[in-house]
Amino acid sequence: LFDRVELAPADPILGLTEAFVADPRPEKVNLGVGVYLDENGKLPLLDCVRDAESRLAADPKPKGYLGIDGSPAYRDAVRSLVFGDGADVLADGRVATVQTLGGTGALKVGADLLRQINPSATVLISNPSWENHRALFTRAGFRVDSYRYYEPALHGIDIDGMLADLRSADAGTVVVLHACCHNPTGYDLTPEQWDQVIETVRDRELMPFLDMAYQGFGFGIEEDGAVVARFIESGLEFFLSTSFSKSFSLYGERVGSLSVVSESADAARRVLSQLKICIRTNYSNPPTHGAALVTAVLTDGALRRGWEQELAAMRDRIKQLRRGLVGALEARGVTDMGFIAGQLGMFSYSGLTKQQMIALRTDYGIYGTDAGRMCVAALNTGNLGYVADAIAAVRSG
Ligand code: PLP
Ligand code: TYF
Repeated sequence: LFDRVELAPADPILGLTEAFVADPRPEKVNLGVGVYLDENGKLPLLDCVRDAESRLAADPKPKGYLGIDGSPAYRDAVRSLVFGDGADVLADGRVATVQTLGGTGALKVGADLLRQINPSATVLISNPSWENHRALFTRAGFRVDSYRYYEPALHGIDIDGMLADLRSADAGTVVVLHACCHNPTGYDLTPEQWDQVIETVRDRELMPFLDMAYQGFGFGIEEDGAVVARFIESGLEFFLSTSFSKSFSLYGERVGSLSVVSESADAARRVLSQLKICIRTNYSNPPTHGAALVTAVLTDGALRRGWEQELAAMRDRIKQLRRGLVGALEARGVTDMGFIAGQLGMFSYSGLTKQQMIALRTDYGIYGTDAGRMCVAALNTGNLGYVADAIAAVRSG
């Protein structure tokens, strides 16, 4: 049987990391994968996480199974964070929330449920989008198409094209929307544009699936979460996946959540029962440790304040690096890349061509995706000048 198994291509982003690791040049820079690195180029362990970990270690607990839908305390903490403490929609029992294996796990559980309740639906993702959106919904059995989003000439969003594509979608079409810090472009909708999207989704009876993997990296925890409040206000039913991979620097712990907002408490109960079957038949129940850390931080006043400060520091530092890169490029005669400073989140669509990105990789050991995406959260004062030198060189060569 196995002699008929084809060799699959490497994941485009994780493949870049493999190539980076194998690169012997000491000056190499990995701007491929979406991971925040500190000023020393190291993955940070947040102080709030370190403290929560010490507290957990000081009072070790037996390692029982969690429920299928995860830790109740974790679910409550996440729901308060993303919907607001005591939000009506929670009090009304209209939200089904499950703990998931990161944001990816949330997307997959949501996709499995959707496939069961609306198997013939098409899924629309932004053009471009996180590549795993397409792969994951395709694997779940859906036809995946895209709506217009990034317009290179604008260095921004083609909102008219996006709305036109949503308007021409069939009722029931699933629309995957990046809640903030769009991956890969760094361009987010304005509040007014969100209202237009919500109106179109309502008119066309589409099913929104908000993916929020970077809450707090745009303008702030509350500011970035405001899009969720907008959807709640609209009264629409929708899916919401969230992740603490980036905002807690907890990548490997796999901590995320899926919430499904329904019209009624009764619908939410039925949805939850089906979500549990999706989970039960995949991995039974989620792991304990990461969720315990997040719960400890979110529910303790001092740890929570510490987290908010550390997240703000990551956000502010990324913005500083963006401005630093723009300044360094200008100093080298590249004066048309100022848009990098206005993009949001970890990524920049740099506008560099595939050829230029390959030149950065082969000639300088600077790794970004062929499409021109660079993770600016992996820059630091030590590598920024080198990266600017290299970009200036490939731009003029
Ligand atoms: N959604 C988007 C848009 C992402 O960029 C990512 C991670 O890069 C995820 C979801 C998944 O995050 P996680 O690592 O929590 O699975
Ligand atoms: O950089 C990105 O866009 C992501 C990063 O299991 C990533 O693809 C890597 C591994 C993973 C989830 C996300």
